[in-house]
Amino acid sequence: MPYFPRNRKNIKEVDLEQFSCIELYAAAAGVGAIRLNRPAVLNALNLQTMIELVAAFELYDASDDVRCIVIHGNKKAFAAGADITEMQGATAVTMLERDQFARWERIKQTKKPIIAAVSGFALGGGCELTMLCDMIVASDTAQFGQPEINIGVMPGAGGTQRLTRAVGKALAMEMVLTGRMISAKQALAAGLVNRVVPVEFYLEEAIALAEEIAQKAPVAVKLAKESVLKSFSTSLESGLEFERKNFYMLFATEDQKEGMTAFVEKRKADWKGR
Ligand code: CO8
Repeated sequence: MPYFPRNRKNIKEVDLEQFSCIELYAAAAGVGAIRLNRPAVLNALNLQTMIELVAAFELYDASDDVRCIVIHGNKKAFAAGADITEMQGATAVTMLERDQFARWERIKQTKKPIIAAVSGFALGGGCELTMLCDMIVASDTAQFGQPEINIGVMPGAGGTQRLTRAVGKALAMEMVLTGRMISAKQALAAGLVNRVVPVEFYLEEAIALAEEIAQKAPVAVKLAKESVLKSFSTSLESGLEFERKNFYMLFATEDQKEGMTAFVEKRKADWKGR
């Protein structure tokens, strides 16, 4: 059943009822799910999918009902990349003018944690989308790759940058230059994913992880995510300072008082989200 959170503030651009490439649904308490839904083309990411995805992330980020987000495809494919048929006739000028891949940057600004639940192919822009997420729960059938080299181009939405940071230079170089895919097991060993589970359970596992996070103090979750991400874009010294200030800032929340009092009183904390 389609799911539209109550709080729609900041959602201006898209008429949510018009979503045609993705589906939104409530997966568990506090967990908003996004299903990529173009199975006939292995969830290839066309422009419309990107517009809808950005709108969905903005919607969930602004909604009080959602505290953690899960994005997934189906058993055969998370997403097999940007839609090649859409790019086939493009020129450098049309690509630059449309600059459609810049849309991904909005996803990066999502403050709530995002978990990619991946089964089957996560290729090209699909692999890059998983790397924009904060965690990746993979099925044992998942395959990750940057095969753009096989169609005469190269990764264009983080595949040379985020993949290299995740798996290291040598493996990233091999994947980007040969287009070869790696298995879920290899992805786990390389640090690209945080869990691998049998395909029957991958979505359930990702949703359970999201539900666990959704039950934590929301402001602390947001600032903790922001602090971990900061480590990718700053020096250790400024990162530590940033972390420390976020830590201090949490002492301005009711949830810090509640969390520590609940610990002392040996009871479960009742988070207010402020
Ligand atoms: N774009 C458009 N259509 C696709 C794509 C795609 N990326 N991938 C698969 N399809 C279509 C196929 O054309 C086919 O359609 P049809 O049934 O009409 O012939 C259908 O999906 C099923 O695919 P296959 O029959 O090929 O399925 P197989 O199981 O035989 O093979 C593969 C699966 C190996 C995944 C194969 O489909 C494949 O190689 N796909 C292309 C993978 C690829 O090159 N991806 C990179 C694309 S470029 C890119 O992502 C640039 C990123 C820049 C930033 C992006 C931000 C979004």
